[in-house]
Amino acid sequence: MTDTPYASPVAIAEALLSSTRVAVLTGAGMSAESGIPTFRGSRNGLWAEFDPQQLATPAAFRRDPPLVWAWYRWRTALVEQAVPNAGHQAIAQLERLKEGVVVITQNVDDLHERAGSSNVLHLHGSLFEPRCLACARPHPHESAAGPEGAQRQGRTIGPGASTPEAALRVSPPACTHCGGPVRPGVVWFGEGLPAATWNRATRALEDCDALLVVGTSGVVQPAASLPRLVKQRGKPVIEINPDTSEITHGADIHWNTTAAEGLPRIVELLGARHAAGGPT
Ligand code: BV8
Ligand code: ZN
Repeated sequence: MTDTPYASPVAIAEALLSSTRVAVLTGAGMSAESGIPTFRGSRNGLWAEFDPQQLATPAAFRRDPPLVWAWYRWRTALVEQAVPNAGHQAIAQLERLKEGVVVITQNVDDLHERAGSSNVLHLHGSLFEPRCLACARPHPHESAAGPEGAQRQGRTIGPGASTPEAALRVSPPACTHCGGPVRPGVVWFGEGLPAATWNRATRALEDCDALLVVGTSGVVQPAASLPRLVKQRGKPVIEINPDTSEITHGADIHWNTTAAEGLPRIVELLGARHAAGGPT
């Protein structure tokens, strides 16, 4: 895929140089180099024959709670065994160079937080906040990794895990308050996004003076509409993605590189300017 004419870490660093309130919108590609499969990339492992969009719905959970719960336990185990990549680290480092950095993520993993980002908004919820389907009370997160986790699910899990012939099923726990089934704390297709989080994200984008969009196909709404809030204010929208996406046509700069390759180079240039006493 072609870059925009002058896409390069230097051009991007220049575009960010004078900005102080940088917003970062991330998608599944942000965690790809940590070994977490993307939504629309090549399917692998245990769930290769399942379409994530068919599993990430209220109907799928109603129809087959153990199947959907096992899928989320498998994904949680992948995340618990993953480490933040250099891209996550670079975004956390950006906070030390710019006073107003906000990370708005479509991802349900905790890799931004584990890298050190302190202002992360999860538009689509989190794997680590299960709650009761019936009474909505939060349910304590139980680790899905480690031998007991893998043992309970009858297989080793994690990046490069063996793929058992059939998808195993793991019954969701029962709510300790009302006995209802516990569901993952994520936003499924057809469900509304958490209003408070959405409002904080839109306010951040109405206030930011630059937006970095990293690792999203720009397919899922309403998250995919967010870059327009920045573009229509005449502020730079900069995309980092090894492919083009639905965001690319509206981006000022599209650098076709990966999160873990591109972000550290941009932050390194900004850091050098900071060290030289220039604006960062
Ligand atoms: C809503 C949590 C209304 C769950 C997710 C018909 C029926 C119902 C709804 C709809 C419909 N038609 C349209 C809709 C709306 C629907 C939607 O947008 N559908 C799409 C598919 C057309 N949206 C919704 O349903 C939303 N809710 O509309 O509600 C409403 C309102 C009020 C009240 C009630 C209802 C809810 C959407 C949220 C769904 N939940 N996740 C879970 O994780 O299991 S979305 C899911 O997709 C993930 O969060 C993921 O992050 C997200 C978006 O995908 P991407 O992040 O972009 O990932 P993708 O794989 O697509 O792309 C990866 C990109 O990374 C690629 O571009 C690739 O090139 C790049 N990449 C790869 N490697 C790297 C890289 N980039 C950088 N570095 C790398 N190394
Ligand atoms: Zn309950």
